[in-house]
Amino acid sequence: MKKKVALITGITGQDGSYLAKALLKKNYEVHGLVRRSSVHKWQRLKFLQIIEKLNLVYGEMSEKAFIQKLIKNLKPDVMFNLAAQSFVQYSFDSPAYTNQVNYDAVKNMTQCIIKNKLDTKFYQASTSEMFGNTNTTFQNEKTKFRPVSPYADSKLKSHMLIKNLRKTKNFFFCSGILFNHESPLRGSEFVTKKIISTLFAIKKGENKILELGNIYAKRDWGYAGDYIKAMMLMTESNRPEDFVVATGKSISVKEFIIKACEYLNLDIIFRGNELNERCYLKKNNKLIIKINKKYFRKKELYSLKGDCEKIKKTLGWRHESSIDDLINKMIDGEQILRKSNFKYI
Ligand code: NAP
Ligand code: G4F
Repeated sequence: MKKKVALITGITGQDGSYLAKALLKKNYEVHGLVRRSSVHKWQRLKFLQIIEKLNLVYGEMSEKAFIQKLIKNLKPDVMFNLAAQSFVQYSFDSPAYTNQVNYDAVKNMTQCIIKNKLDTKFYQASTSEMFGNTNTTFQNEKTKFRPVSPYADSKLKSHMLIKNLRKTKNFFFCSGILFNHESPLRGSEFVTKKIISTLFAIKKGENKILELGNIYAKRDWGYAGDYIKAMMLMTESNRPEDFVVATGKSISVKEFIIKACEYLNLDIIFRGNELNERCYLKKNNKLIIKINKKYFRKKELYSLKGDCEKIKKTLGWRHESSIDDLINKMIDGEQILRKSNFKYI
């Protein structure tokens, strides 16, 4: 039987690499877009031992003619648009670039599918960031969007475009509104990875201090492996729809630190408050965490907690890993990554 063809933009990222592995396992022919850089960014694909099984092509998301030609020639059965300028903090300084990658490229890709009447199922990586600071305890598909960052603005524009094109043009365009999901392969600037890798180093006796911004922000953190399954279910379904994907539980950055320290057996104490809040090792009063103004955002999104009843009922998706499982996985993963000499360049 002919293999199904999948195209992943952002294949070198956290989600792209896990998704590529999962699709290969399901016998898809997997193609991926990789942007050129002065050093190779294939660490995740190499670590997952899949690089030889992939069809990788160099290209830039904002290159309209290139990206349209790629889709038109390949005619993928399914396409996952995961490439993005995905770091919220960076988007405050580079809103135009963020918009170019996160919105203009989506316009160009969907235009190509429509113009060439392709049967490609298109998955868009939407985000809980689009909700912004809502006054609802849980956010679901019906919650109003109030984005607070240029990143969220750009993602919301794409989200609405996908919704409108689905209705008016009748193509298989769907979006997953994914809440934060993490893994050992999470990018090093995101808060969970930053916490785990620094605390792990401290546990190993390295002389490090973890510097953070707002440790009272709350997020609904899940395990990336579970969320990849949700993306695949959405595109395997017969009906294109948008779905919230979340765990339904939310904790603060500080609570995440406390849990990680428990797992690592680091006995800690917090002292002081606001910018002077610090964390010490109880045994020797050594400073290990302090607050640094530079990690605060121009506008903060204070709290997120998802209600994913729709995907549970419609597609039977459920998260398997709890927040404790996630922290355990990230710490165990840190050990393995260190042994294999894994480094983000
Ligand atoms: P990630 O690790 O930051 O990966 C982003 C990917 O996009 C990387 O492969 C990156 O390439 C690629 N990329 C960025 N700019 C590009 C450009 N101009 N041209 C070509 N490729 C480009 O992000 P992730 O965590 O896997 O997230 C995947 C998607 O889901 C993103 O769209 C993100 O916004 C969205 N999302 C993520 C979460 C989450 O919690 N992880 C939640 C909701 C939505 P390089 O490797 O070269 O940098
Ligand atoms: O880990 P973060 O940078 O993730 P954020 O901003 O929630 O965005 C991630 O999740 C979104 C889904 O909701 C995705 F769409 C997006 O692409 C990305 O994957 O920050 C989480 C929280 C924030 O409130 C931030 O202010 O942690 C707070 N924080 C406190 N100190 C910090 C730090 N964040 C980072 N990155 N670094 C810190 O030192």
